[in-house]
Amino acid sequence: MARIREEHGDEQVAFSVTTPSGTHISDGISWIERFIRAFGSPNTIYGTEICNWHKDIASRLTYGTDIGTPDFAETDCVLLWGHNPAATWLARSMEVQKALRRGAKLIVVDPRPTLYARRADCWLRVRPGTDQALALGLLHVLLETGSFDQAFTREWTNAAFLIREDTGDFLKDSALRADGRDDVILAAGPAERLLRFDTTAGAWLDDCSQAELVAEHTADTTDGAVTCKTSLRLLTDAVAAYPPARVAEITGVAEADLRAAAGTIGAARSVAYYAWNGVGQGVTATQTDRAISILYALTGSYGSAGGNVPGGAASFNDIAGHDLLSEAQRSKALGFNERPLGPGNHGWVTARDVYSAALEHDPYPVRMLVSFGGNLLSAQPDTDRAKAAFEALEFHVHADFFLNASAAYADIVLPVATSWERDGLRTGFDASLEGLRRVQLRPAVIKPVGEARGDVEIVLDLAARLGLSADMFDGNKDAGHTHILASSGVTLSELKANPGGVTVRGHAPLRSYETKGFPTPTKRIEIYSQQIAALGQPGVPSLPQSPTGDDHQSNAPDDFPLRLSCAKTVAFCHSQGRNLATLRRLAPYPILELAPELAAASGISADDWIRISTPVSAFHAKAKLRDGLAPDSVFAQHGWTIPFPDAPDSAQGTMAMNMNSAVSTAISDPMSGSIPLRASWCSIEKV
Ligand SMILES: Nc1nc2c(c(=O)[nH]1)N[C@H]1C(S)=C(S)[C@@H](COP(=O)(O)OP(=O)(O)OC[C@H]3O[C@@H](n4cnc5c(=O)[nH]c(N)nc54)[C@H](O)[C@@H]3O)O[C@H]1N2
Ligand SMILES: Nc1nc2c(c(=O)[nH]1)N[C@H]1C(S)=C(S)[C@@H](COP(=O)(O)OP(=O)(O)OC[C@H]3O[C@@H](n4cnc5c(=O)[nH]c(N)nc54)[C@H](O)[C@@H]3O)O[C@H]1N2
Ligand SMILES: [Mo]
Repeated sequence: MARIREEHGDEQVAFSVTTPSGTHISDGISWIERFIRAFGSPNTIYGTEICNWHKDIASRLTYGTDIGTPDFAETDCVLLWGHNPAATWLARSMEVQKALRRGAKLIVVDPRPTLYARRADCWLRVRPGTDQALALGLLHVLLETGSFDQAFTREWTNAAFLIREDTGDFLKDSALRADGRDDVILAAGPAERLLRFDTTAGAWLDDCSQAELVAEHTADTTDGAVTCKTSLRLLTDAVAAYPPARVAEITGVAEADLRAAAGTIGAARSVAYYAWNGVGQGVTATQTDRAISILYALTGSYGSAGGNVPGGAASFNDIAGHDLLSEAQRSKALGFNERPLGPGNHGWVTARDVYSAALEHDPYPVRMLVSFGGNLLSAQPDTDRAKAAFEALEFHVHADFFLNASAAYADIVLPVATSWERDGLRTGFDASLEGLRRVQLRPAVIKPVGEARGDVEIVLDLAARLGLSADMFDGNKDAGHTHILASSGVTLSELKANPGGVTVRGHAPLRSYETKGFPTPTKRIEIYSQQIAALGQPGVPSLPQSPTGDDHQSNAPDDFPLRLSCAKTVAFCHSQGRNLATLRRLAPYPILELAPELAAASGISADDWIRISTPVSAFHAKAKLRDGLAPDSVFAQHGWTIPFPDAPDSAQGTMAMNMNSAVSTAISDPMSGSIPLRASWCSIEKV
């Protein structure tokens, strides 16, 4: 590391981390990220663009904050969109149960008949990859019927702000007169009157209850007459192309179901929602997230009791070291130029960009990879390029509990202590608002076995050898923990004395926007995003039309008539756990879920081995017939990178079951870099 840094630059050492959402690393990752940023590398493969980016960061393009913690405990209506907590988040699932026991309505948007889909008041069985059209269709109905929170929308979103047709920017006071203010945006009022909004103060200067939401105005600017439309007018125009009948054709969701769901959302006093992998793993993911966030904003529930509440219960310092990475280094993140509002801005890069840098030195060489867990050959497509890239690296380190398929390529494997063998600090558990108040310094259960060490110990020692300890609390873990807790009102000694954790006083702040506005450029929830428009992308969500079907709204290519998506299984986290006999009894083989009609039409019976082919490659799974699935889509599982000696076509070796080896990354989300893990075209045949 020191040599490459010295001779070639910090960025030529890339890092990789496993996901904090599905592994023990969740209470160590901030230390690792701090170390990487102190080292100076802007290139960490995080997988965020296919995991949490959209709900956590892309949502900031709309709310200025993340999706927030859904207050299921108090809500009137639970909306689960491409998220299946019954399999993937049991603590969160219990919150949903509480809501249902209280009589809350349930809407589920999922192509599979999940536990909650079957119990839902409205199950919208969306075709994989068509969620944005569905969201635009729901918006169409809400706007048409006026059943949204109009007072909230007037006051707290930029719905009434005027956008200039000539520039795509907001109409500013300064455009109307030479001494006008540049930080005052004008909104449409009654009888062509303009209302002023002060973006510096985050406050209306005129009575916003007068604001016209859907309006057009010809502004008399110092450059002449300019046509302007309000944000909500632009949105209304965009969703005009998505009446329920057309949405039904695209998404497979019947008109009546769409209207029923819109009616339930419109009538609910509060709505709390969560959208996750079903939305984030696609080539239109950012705009899909925008459409869902805007839909949610119109309910008026964001930030309120029974809604999604951003922020934590107490104030904890972030030690992930975002401030340690210089602007110059940050701008070298692979893919940052192509996606300036994307993960590169935080030093998170895609695996495929690192492979290109390692193999073709494009845009510069990556010579070394240091991985803290993760299994890139399972988590990501481009598996052949991954192997070639691993072989092209000058040096490759992998720190893990197990020698997984990717670790087998490393020059050195560092054995890592599991969470049972080390302590860990967790500040807030985000399954519920109540959980956010829980803080725990979890002690180790046993001493590390063998040569294993915790990830934090590993990075602190690496930092010492590289002369970076000054940025790492002088190598003192307690000092780091003390810093995290400094302004929280909880002390380290209190936590040490209470290994089961303590509950902090307080509550995630409700309606915090009333004092602070929203932390967006306009200080309001952004229905129109000028930031996005400035990149040449639609400022209000609208679907790109692709004649090739790459957007998955259009027709399938002839040889690959089915949609291939996937879902997680409760038995395993990603590629982990396949070595545990107790878990393998629950799920011995990779499965492909398909409708009985489709199986019959394809000559496939339950438990047959099937070959699933895409334009890129093929993989195998056993048929699992599932009533309630549409016959045009099939659902695989990722994470199977272990050998299957008894499987057909085992000449493909350990990869023969890996669905990601068959997913193309040729097309990706232009903002985040997400890829179509939930919507590839495929064909199936019995082996
Ligand atoms: N048991 C277990 N738990 C886990 C994990 C694990 O691997 N195993 N991983 C953890 C991690 S890292 C994460 S990110 C979370 C993810 O948690 P979830 O988001 O709940 O994960 P998934 O089950 O992959 O996807 C959710 C749902 O999306 C649906 N879906 C598929 N295609 C589409 C589509 O096109 N549109 C819509 N609307 N839905 C679609 C699937 O049918 C599935 O029910 O889970 C975490 N928890
Ligand atoms: N087709 C398809 N592909 C997907 C997904 C999907 O739904 N469908 N989901 C995507 C998502 S949401 C994610 S998050 C990624 C997950 O992708 P990865 O993060 O690569 O997850 P795993 O395959 O579980 O690999 C985890 C590895 O980290 C090790 N590990 C666990 N805990 C620790 C720890 O504390 N420290 C260290 N050093 N190592 C540890 C484990 O032993 C294991 O070897 O996969 C993505 N890929
Ligand atoms: Mo994830």
